[in-house]
Amino acid sequence: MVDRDFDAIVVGAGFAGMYLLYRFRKMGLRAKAFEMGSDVGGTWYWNRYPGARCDIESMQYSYQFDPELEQEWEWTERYAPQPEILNYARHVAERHDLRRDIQFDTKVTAAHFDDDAEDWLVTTDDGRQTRAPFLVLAVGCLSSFNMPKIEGIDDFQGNSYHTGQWPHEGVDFTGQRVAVIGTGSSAIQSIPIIAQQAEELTVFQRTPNFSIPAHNRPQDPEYVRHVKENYPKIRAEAKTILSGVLWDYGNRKAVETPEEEIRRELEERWQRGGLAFLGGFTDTMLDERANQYAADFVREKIREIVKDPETAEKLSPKNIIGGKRLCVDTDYYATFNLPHVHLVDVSEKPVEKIVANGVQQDGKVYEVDSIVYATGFDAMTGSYMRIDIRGANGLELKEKWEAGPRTYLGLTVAGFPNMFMVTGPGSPSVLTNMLPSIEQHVEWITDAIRYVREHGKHRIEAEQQAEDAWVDHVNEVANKSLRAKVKSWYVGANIPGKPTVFMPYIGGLPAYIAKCEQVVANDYEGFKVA
Ligand code: N01
Repeated sequence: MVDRDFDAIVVGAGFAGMYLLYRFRKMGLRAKAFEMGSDVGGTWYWNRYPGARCDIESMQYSYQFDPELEQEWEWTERYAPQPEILNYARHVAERHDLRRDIQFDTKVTAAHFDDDAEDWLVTTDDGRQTRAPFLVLAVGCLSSFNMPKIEGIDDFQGNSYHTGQWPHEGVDFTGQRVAVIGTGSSAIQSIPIIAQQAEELTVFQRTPNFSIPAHNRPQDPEYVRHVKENYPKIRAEAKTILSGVLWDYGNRKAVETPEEEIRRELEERWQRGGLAFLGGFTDTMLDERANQYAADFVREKIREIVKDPETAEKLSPKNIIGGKRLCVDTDYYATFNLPHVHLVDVSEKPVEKIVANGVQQDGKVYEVDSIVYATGFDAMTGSYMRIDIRGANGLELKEKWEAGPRTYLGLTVAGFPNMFMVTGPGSPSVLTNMLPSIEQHVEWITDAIRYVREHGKHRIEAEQQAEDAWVDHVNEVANKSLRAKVKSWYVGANIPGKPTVFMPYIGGLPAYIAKCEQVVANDYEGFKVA
């Protein structure tokens, strides 16, 4: 049976899907969302591992489309914990009665453009099909969790967990011997908490990561009052900043600053905590010499915090700071001072296999009761690739993106009419505060659909030439940044066989918003509207 009652189909009911539903309803359009989870929240629905919290400060990591909500909602901590963010998503769903347009526990398996009907036919795993003229993929950038291909994973007799698929009822590791594989943001947040419970914790580290203390704390009521009184101004100002996050950014180059001043600046930022650590100088991500000041500073801190010099050395990253996504922690490095916490360096001798009673590396079996895979995601493209997406003339997205994702503005793909992506590859997305970036995309997409309909048209599609030019631009700006030189999930390096392409747009939010606005001002420049 094919359901044809809709103007638009939305895939995903995280923050992007929810706002899409809100906007479509305001426009008088009938939209339906399919969501794999049993509730709203997207990444905050799945990532329930111990210690999960957002490392963008909560006063800025929130929707801005609803000023009353902005005033009403109370964030309790500087960095909101996952349960609070999930509650916020649920609250928004209730406040705007969004759940009635969402079909939960449903996976979209295929989305095919029908050349004759000029609409999208979407197939779901409940065996049903739904048609609508417009399709919006709000599938998230870090939603397709990555289980490493280690021999014997299924042979393990204990409990296995992935940080991105954490059990809803939580896990109590009290009295257990636990292995954590991976040392990215998810591991760095969860390891100190797991260590508090576990009898013994062994961390298998392939690449050490730079992490800055969060200095998380309860919200200061004065600060909250100040932000709430000035929200429109603060939000507008944040959009003029590359990352979309309002911090105090330095305007000096490190390479032109005396060393003692660099140290003072870095120390001050270390004491304040958080991602703004990298914002002190304009050249940190552009000049290796400047980057080294910040990297050396953190390595020194690691040596100060971690008592055993050998462990401190293992925990010290050798690469560029900020090349991999910077982490923010509470007591991560200090956790390795605890006598029951062990670090195993697997950079040269990888985990060989998982056996019935533990993890085998370098011929030795580390016996454990539970294994936590904190091994990340097939980022940016993974969630698209797991759906069989076919555009005009049967063109497969998998085939089109074989050598890496190609998009126009990270919003659309040539050959895929009436299909949009929220924070797709080629947009600033993961390099920015996701909430404002999501809102900007959702507004652009829904405005584009309104434009098509109001002009008596029914089809909008990126031109090949516009897409090619955008991809060239995305690559050109990426190559100026040190980030493109590091093996990270930004370039797909964490997934064996994935093409190496810097996927997000690194030109910053202001330049990106200006480009999107220019496209609209020029009557959807780079698009065929028919
Ligand atoms: O995943 P990751 P994550 N054997 O890919 C290792 C966001 N996030 O879930 O670096 C051994 O960063 C892998 O090693 P290597 C944030 O954007 C945000 O932690 O590939 N190890 C790495 O250490 C973040 O960047 C928040 O050599 C293996 C780890 O697993 C992104 O999500 C919180 C391995 C994966 O790290 C992803 O973070 C959490 C193997 N076979 C996440 N395979 C906040 O807002 C992989 N690894 C705070």
